[in-house]
Amino acid sequence: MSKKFKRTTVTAALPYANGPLHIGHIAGAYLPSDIYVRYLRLKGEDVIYVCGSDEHGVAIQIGARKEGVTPRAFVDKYHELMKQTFRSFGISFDIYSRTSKPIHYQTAQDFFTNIYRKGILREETSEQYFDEQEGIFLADRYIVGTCPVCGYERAYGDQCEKCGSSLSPKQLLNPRSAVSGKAPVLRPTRHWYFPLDEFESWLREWLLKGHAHDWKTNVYGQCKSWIEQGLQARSITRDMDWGVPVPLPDAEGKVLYVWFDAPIGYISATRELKGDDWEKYWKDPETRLIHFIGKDNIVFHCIIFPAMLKAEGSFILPDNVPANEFLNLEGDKISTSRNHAVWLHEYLNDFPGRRDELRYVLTSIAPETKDADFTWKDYQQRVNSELVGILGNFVNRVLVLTGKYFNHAIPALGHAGAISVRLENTWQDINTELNRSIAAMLAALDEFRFREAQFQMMNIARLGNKWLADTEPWKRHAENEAESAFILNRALCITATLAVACEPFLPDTAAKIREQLNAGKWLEAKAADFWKSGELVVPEQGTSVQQKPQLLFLPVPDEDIEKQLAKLRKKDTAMQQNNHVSIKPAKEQVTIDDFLKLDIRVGKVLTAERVEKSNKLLKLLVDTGLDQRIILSGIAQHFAPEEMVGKTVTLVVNLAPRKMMGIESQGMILTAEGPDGKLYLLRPDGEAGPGAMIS
Ligand code: B3M
Ligand code: ZN
Repeated sequence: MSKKFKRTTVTAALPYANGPLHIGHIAGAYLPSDIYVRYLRLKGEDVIYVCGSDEHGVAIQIGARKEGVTPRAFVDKYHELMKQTFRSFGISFDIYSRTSKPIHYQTAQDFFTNIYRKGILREETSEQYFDEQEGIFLADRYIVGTCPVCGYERAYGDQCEKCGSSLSPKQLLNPRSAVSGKAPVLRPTRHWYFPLDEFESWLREWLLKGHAHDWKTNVYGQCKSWIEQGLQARSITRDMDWGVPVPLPDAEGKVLYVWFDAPIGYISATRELKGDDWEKYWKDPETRLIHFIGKDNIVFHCIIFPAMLKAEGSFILPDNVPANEFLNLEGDKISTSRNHAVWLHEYLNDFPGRRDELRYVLTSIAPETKDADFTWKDYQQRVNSELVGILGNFVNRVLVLTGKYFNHAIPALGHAGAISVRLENTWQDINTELNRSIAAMLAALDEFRFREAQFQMMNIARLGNKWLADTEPWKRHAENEAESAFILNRALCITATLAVACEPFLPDTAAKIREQLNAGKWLEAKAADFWKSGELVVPEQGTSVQQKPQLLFLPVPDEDIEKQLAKLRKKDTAMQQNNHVSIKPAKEQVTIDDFLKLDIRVGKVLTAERVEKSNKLLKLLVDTGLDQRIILSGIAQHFAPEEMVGKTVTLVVNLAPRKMMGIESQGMILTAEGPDGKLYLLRPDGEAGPGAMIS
């Protein structure tokens, strides 16, 4: 693959500057891209690695509003935090830029202008939802409502996060403003549309035919079903005052849609990084463009952005988009709003000097083909039994034995005659296995299978341990020094190979092993051969290794894990309490007198049946203690009629009668909605017969 290309442009999704980074972000886009880029750099390839903060869009505006600050102040704060966290964690971007920079405004506006001038965009006036109380148009996440596909009640105007459907505001049932909670009205407004529909046949050719075999199946599958559903023109502008202004006369108050400007952010960041030299990273057909993202960004990177690039005409298209699925935490979805997350800056604080441990675990469980689950117990287990037990243990044993038997100097291999055939054969077997693992590791890295690649890297250490266990130099040394020299020379060869091989995955550990080997120039020269052709790294005989090698990893004690688990539990409870005080009531204030006007009582259902032609209503005959009356209740999707008979319920008995489906209802049954959307009956939790008043 690399022969065809001269250079590679690697992008990692621009995270919204609206909150700190958590392990889900890292596992999704940043760790895999960092591993890949480090690998390419080690191979000596020309690669740039760009990222930055995504600072526009409704997510930012809503966040700023919640914190009571301007969008500018809001993104300034989170951009700095994220930039700092990425740096502290060692993600090796060549640049971490931001989309509120002038160079980005310029780049995004030029891009828009180019496709506008080509006559590609359509201008249209249409009715859009408007919040009269706030005086704003409600696009994307500013509007919430019930998903027409799955019935989830808090779907956004651009997407349902429950079922993943991509939506437009008008598809939402029961739409409400996310800002005021009010039902919106429709108002006409003028916007520019990108005619995605006109790119359908091209997308079928380029993506469905062209990338059927080299893109991951989860990525390809999502794109295919999106294209099959039919593509529509998409509005690429919004009525907002925060964003990149639409560069046209009489476009006052209009900005570019965040998903139009954000991917162009990759280009702006490259311009900032490379100055006049930027174009070859985006326009030379011998450049390979790779986007690392999470699965919720697939459609934008695989369909919409490529269509934009194609429309503009002078850019290359992504060669691959190795998107990951989601990472869960302790069996539950990671959630910023519920604070159910492991925040990266907190991890770095709580586990100083343990960056590689987190990298290791996140890559071991990477959600490459399906969602994965991070648990603290599993973290501890992997660190203790794999990093400490396999890798750290091997390297330490080799260095200690070299110290003990050869005064810390790398022993000579010895001439063939001095070594028994059996020992030679044992090495041949190990060597074959080593070569197999290295080849598998390199192949996996080329194919974005980092989980497998890291497993194969660890296999080098496993084989190292096997080599020592099979040959037992500590038993042999006294009687046959030549053989123990041979064994340790080979063991040091495995150690040096590990120092090189683990670098993309565990950069800090790679540096430590080199230091312990006192590896100078000899290692650098051989490292290049390793990355090019997979050759074992043969150490230079006679050079000394460190006399007091530190352990590479220390076991994670139970207390540390307990602390993290307790912290998560505390977060969950704190959040619940917080929610309690911060949720604004959905309805206006009432006085106690207003409330006392309601006559709410316990009742008992005597009979129940479905209402003809309605899939929502049940017709109930209820004993209210005062009388028996007919009540219609919208619970038919949650309760079968026979389930209701004999049930205690609570009901408002002095509600004005109301006719539905030709039947008069004389009251209302009270229900509560669970998080899953299911309705539950409100009932007294002790003996209270029909007629008991509720106050
Ligand atoms: N900021 C969405 C996200 O953070 C968006 C990615 C932009 S990539 C150009 O998931
Ligand atoms: Zn849905």
